[in-house]
Parts: sequence; C-alpha cells; structure tokens
Amino acid sequence: MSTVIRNGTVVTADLTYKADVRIENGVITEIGPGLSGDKELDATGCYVMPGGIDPHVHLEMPFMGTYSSDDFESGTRAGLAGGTTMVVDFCLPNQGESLLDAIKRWDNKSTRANCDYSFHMAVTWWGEQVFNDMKTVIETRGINTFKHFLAYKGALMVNDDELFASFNRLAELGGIAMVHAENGDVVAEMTARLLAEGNTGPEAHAYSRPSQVEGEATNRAIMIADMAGVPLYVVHTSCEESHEAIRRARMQGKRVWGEPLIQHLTLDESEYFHPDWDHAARRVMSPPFRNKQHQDSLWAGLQSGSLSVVATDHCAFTTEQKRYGVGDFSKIPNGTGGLEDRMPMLWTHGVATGRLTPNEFVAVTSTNIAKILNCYPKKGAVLVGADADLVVWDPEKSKTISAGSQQSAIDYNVFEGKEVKGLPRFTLTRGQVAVHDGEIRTQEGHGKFVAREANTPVNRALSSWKELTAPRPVERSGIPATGV
Ligand code: DUC
Ligand code: ZN
Ligand code: ZN
Ligand code: ZN
Repeated sequence: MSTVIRNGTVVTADLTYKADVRIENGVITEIGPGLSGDKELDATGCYVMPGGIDPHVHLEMPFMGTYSSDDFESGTRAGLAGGTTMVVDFCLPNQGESLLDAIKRWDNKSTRANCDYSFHMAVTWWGEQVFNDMKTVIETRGINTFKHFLAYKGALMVNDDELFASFNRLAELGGIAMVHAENGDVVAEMTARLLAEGNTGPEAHAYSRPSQVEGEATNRAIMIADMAGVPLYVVHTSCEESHEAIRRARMQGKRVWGEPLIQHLTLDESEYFHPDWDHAARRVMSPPFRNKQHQDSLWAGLQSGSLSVVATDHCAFTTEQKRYGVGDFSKIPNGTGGLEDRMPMLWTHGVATGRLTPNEFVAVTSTNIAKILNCYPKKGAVLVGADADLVVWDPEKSKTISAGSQQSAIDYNVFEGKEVKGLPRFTLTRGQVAVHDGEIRTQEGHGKFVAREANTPVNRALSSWKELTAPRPVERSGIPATGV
C-alpha cells in the first residue's frame, strides 16, 4: 500500500523543486515527477516540507506544585494540528533518583503520543550515581542531550561546581550540554525584594528576571562549556545579551546553539501590564516576554544564522492553575503553550513578512535541530529512506487562533485573536495522515521513541583553550629547600 503526495513543491532546508513523493511503510521511497500510488494526496498549490520538530516541550511535567496540563496525547495532537511531527520532552529526575528510574516514569507517560518523540535528560542533582548513569543513558537509551537549570533555586537548579562536573562528563561521553540560562541566585533575591515591597502581581515576574540575568548565565555556561570542551545548546534564548554571547561564541568557532521561542519572537512584555490579572498570569513563563529591541535581535539571529532553532517550551497550565499565584507572583506556574501555533505563527511573521525564506523556515523548525540531535536524516528531511514525517503546507490557508478550536487541553491561548496565513493541508506522521484540512485523525499511541546516538568528537567545542593551557609541569632547578 503506497501513498503519493502529488503536484506539490518540495521545500527542504536547501532546495525547492516540483516533485511527487511516494511513501511506503512509513518511509519515503521515491521522489520525482509523475508518481502514482494506491492512495493520493493532492498538494496542488502547497509546499511539501519535513514535519516540524519541537525540541522543547514539557508534557505532564511535575512543576511548581502541579502538573502541566497537556500530556503526551493532547500535546502531540496539538503539534500535529500545526504541522509538528516530533517533540522532545525533558525527563526530570527527582532529587537522589537514578536517571534510569526517571526515564521509566517518562516511558509510561509517553505511550499515548500521537507522533514520534524523544527525551532530553535533565541533570537536577549531582553525585556518583548521576555520573555513572549518564553513560548508560547515552549508550543504552539513545539520549545524548542533558539539560541543566541555572534557575529555580532550591528545586531544579544546579550550582557551578555541579555544572562543570557534568559538562566534563558529557565531553568525555560525546553528549551535548543544554542550559536554561538565568541566574537563579539573583532571581531568588529579586523575587524576595519585589514581594517585600508589595509587588505581588504577574508584572513583577518580569521585573524579577530581567535580561541581564539571562545574559550573565548564558555567558557563564558558554565559558564553562568551553573549559570542559562540550557543545552547548542554550534553550529559550529570549534577549540580546544572551544572543550576543551565543553570537560571539559561534564566531570563535565554539559549538554553541541558541533557541528562540515563537512566543518571544511575537509577544512582548506589555502583556504583563494588561489590566486583567488572568491575561497577564497566563503569559507568565521563564524567561519572560521582552521588549521590541530584544525581539528584533532574535529575528536578526534567525536571519543571519546566529540562532538556530525555533521552539515553544510548551508547558501549558489552565487558568485555575495560574491562579495559585494570586497574591504572590512567584507561585504562578511558569509556562505557556505554543505547540499548535509555532509553525503557522512563524510562517506568518517570518516567511510572509519576508524575514525568512521557506527554506530557512524548514531549517529552523526542523532540519537544524534534527542535525543537532543526531536524528537527521531519519527526521528533518525529504529524502528517500527518511521517515515520512511530512507537512503539506498551504500558504494561502488562514485562520484566527482561538482557544475554542485548539487541541491543547487548556482554556485559553496566548495567541488568541491572532490571524495566521499558512497552515497544514495534511500532516503525516510516518506516512499516516494525522490531519487533513483541520480534521484531526490522530491515533493515540502511534508515536515511537526516537533514539539518538552520542555525537562524534568533531562536534565538540573548537576553542583553543585546551591546547593553550594543557598541563605541562615546568622544569625548575632553583627550588627553595622549604616553603617558608
Ligand atoms: N520555563 C517555563 O516557563 N516553564 C517550564 C520550565 C521553564 O524553564
Ligand atoms: Zn527553561
Ligand atoms: Zn523548558
Ligand atoms: Zn483536502
């Protein structure tokens, strides 16, 4: 049984050409003109692109006294509705828990996924067990990316000694380090000060974590990664200070990548000053939305290639959950949704405005991250042999984003009322049509775990630091008899 996508224009990260695409057993088997198949999907007027990969989601995440409200079923359904065919979630070990036990918990949650998925491992504590588990996780579970929180003091945060130890271990194992880069000590101090001064509303969340805390932590993580010799992926890059550090590192030949979110690219800090408490609280996430100058910096980074990937940090909480923070902004669960809207919003504000080419759109929504995560060309490609995770994209199809018609389980949408032009006609997950013109035909449990191997040493940081400072004891003759 073959499926052929007919009469479309194939758009990949580097090519645009007219061709039909044949799919058999979930895999692309032929690309060329005039193909026919048992089942045919009409792509006239559409682009046939690799499905989106969202490398930063938190589905059913235990966090801030609750769980994020989209699970692997609703979250992946939302993703597919918007053209995303793979998500990567963060496995979070409890304090003292082995990494392998934590993965078991994530394995159980993810059996309901409608599309393929993978995990990053979070290093939430440090000790011999974690040191040892890291090797097993990489070698037997196909998880090569390890995230470190430099914020959330007293909960997820790791200190610099732990960070350095973990980075060194990853360098040795061929893993990739990831960081949530905000200075958690400063955020904790600012939070306490703001609350003591009577600043309890959601707007104080933004004041508690200004761009400097992100710039500082990004710089620090880059320098520590350089000393360890490990590649570094900076999640949710939201500001110029952080982008500047990433840009500089890349120009120095370091393997550092930055990941802006669609929310930071299209929504700004004025949202926190909305007179409606719920409106502002629903948009509380870390890092917070920034001003227009920071947004310009992020767009410039995507255009110039200094920023590599657009993600969502999808971590959806209901209004009821957000209200845990009435009277104390620090108790508002941090997180916003975006899985369903990332691709249409980026197309509308990126491609339709002329900031990005369709090929660059494919690069930042799919191909770049597939390469970084070591699952290219299984994912992120339109090539014979690649998984048929595809989106047939209709650049003329439009809608108004609304919570009333979304797949996410929450009761609002941070993009409510925004017009998007550019939507999937079909989304295919390993060859199965999951979405056709807005009609959802997802299949719970269809999603499979995508194992990813460790990176080759060539992907390590290219800083000259190690050569310059390689330990070389100095030969001396005039050694004093005593140290006194
Ligand atoms: N930021 C959020 O807003 N939510 C989840 C975790 C994070 O870092
Ligand atoms: Zn984060
Ligand atoms: Zn996150
Ligand atoms: Zn149709």
